[in-house]
Amino acid sequence: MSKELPKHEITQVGPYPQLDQAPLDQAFTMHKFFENLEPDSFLSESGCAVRGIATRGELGADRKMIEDCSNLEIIPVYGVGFDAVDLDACRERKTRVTNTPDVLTRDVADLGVAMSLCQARGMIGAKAWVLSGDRAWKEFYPLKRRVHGARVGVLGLGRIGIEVARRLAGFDMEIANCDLAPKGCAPDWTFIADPVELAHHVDYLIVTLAASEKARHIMGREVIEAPGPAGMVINISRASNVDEAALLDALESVTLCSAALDVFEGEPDLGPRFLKLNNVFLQPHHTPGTLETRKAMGKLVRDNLTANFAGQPLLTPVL
Ligand code: 8YV
Repeated sequence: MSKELPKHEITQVGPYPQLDQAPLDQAFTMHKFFENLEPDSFLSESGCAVRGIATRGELGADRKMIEDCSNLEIIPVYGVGFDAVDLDACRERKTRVTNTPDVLTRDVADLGVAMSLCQARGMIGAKAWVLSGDRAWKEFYPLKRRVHGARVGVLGLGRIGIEVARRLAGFDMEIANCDLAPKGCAPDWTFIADPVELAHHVDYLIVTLAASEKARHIMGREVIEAPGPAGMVINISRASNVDEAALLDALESVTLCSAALDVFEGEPDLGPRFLKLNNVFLQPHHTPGTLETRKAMGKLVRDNLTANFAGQPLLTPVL
């Protein structure tokens, strides 16, 4: 009878949907860091057996976690963004990093567009209006601004930004874009190098830029207020791209009409100022949250782990 090989040990930073968790549990010994009440002692006890840290885009892995795992080889990120992984610590220790690009691009764009339309046309309030009974038929629901023909600025013209812009162009919106450097891939869309100027030029501003030190608070007070009292900000990237205090000020004073956010500072904890606002539409950081895409993301995480342990090239390397 053939003897089963011991499974590789992986620390798991946060939960996955069951369809991704089950095959991971089958192939590897998963140490659920997030279920542990004493994370520090947990890592110092299990650290030296751990060869991989499986994490998510927004959770990442910090220097301490990386250094506590003395035999760490790889950090597969379930997500396209790897800004929360300490890449310097990984470089120093020759730890490899992978992510899950491409498979999620179009789902993220779909939801970003859906959030924009939903908030623009007041669909959440309209449901409450219908549920309120008689009133719905005695008065008109408050009128909203048109989507088609409006001007939209896409801040960040990477893979996701391009898909967002393509979809919004299909809604007959006028597209302008801005990025840290001009992208040669958008001949039909107006490039505006300065985010403040872009924001003055548009009614809707949708943020799709990858997070980085350079992009931190690129949506500062001036950019946030520029679309004006009929304007909207949509963020499907990372909270760090937006100065959240300035955004909340603008929403409270209605110097900006509304916002739709999939990401916010300190998530999943929600700052108390959000609770008093009825002009912000919140989502739980789930733009790639479809069965098909989560399955493809989970497969990439497993395939990268397997390739690493088999000494084969990684499928989607970051480092
Ligand atoms: C993912 C993300 O849902 O892809 C990313 O970078 O942040 C998210 O959209 C997340 O990584 C899974 O938790």
